Amino acid sequence: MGPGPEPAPGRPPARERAIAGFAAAFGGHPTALVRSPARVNLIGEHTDYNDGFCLPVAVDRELWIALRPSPGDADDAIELVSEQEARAARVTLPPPDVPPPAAAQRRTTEGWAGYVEGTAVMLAAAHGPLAGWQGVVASDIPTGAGLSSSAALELAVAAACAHIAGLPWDALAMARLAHRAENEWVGAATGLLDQLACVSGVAGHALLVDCRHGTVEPVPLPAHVAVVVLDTSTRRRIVTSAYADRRVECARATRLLGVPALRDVGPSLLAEAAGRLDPVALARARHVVTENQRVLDVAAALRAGDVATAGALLTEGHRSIRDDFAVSSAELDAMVEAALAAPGCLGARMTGGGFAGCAAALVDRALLDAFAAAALDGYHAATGLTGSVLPCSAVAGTVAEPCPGVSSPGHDRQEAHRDNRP
Ligand code: GAF
Repeated sequence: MGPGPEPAPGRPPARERAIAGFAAAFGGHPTALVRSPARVNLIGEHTDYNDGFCLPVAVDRELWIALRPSPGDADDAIELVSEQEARAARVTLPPPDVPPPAAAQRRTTEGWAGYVEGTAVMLAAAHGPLAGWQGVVASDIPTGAGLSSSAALELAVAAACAHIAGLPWDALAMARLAHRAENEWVGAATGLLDQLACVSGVAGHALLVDCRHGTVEPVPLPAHVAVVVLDTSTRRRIVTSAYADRRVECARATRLLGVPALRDVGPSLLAEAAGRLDPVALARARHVVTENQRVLDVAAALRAGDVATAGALLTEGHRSIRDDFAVSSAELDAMVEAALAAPGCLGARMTGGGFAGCAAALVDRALLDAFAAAALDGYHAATGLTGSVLPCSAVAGTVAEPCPGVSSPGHDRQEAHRDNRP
């Protein structure tokens, strides 16, 4: 989902492509730039919609929008051109109303433009009229790889709208609006993890997210350890129904256990009540219950600088999501095993929704080159496929800024809310 391309060697970064694309599409210069990062979920998978804990990292694979306010004689609209899509996203302002309960009956756009329209719809419903803008989006976030290209786009559009209209920026509120756009407008019933991770990033830190309370605590990543994304080069096909199935199975376990959410179940309650659950519900619940504890334990281990324990917990998390939650794939399993056999690997697991895409590993920085070569060789030997290794840095979350050397009316309005700016 989303507009992101596969990165090509020697290609200028997305920021430069967005600026150049703006001149080509609209002429002249953008007045503002928005940067929105991908996220790698270190641990805490399929816990978000169970009110649980996650530990994502916002990383330096980024989506950029170059934009400026609509010219005075243009229709009042948001017009966003993507380097990857034949058709621009165009949202006439005011956008349609938020539909009655959770169905995209009022959607006027198709395909990727739904993310743009949905975000505008939710923002306008919460903050009142928006101002028109035109922009170009370019992205270095691989799509369908489990790195949240869709959430990066939603938050980027929210930041662009907020910048142009001079709206205050509250990270949690914006994550919730973007999440509503994805659920109620695009129709993907995902949890809050991706939006919260993209918008809340802190350089050099993972993010301990409590999905029940919407809180985010930065957890320092030890400098000698790298977060490495391992792309299997497989992409998910139709997985929306499998994701929905997992939600239904978790909801069934929750109901049979008689708790508000699986977050409220500890290992002893699960052991006592196991007889009340069918085998599938029990396995799904066991993953969520143990995963919540792993998140807290990895955060504590990282804070203590105990990277060996943190890594071992990641690997344990992979076994749990593979065996109990059943959302891995042969390729993800092969990549994890290849990573674990490579020098410098402290732990590895699949990351994101599952079924295809990427694994993530914690790796001793001093051994990164040897790790990358061995992991890719091992993966190729096991699958015949060519994967790729992307060492990542933890970066700040989504942000809009004036383009260097230019100011805009929206920027002047935004200055009034400077304290609330991300
Ligand atoms: C996808 C969803 F969008 C998230 O909400 C989360 O459930 C994740 O899968 C699994 O942890 O990325």
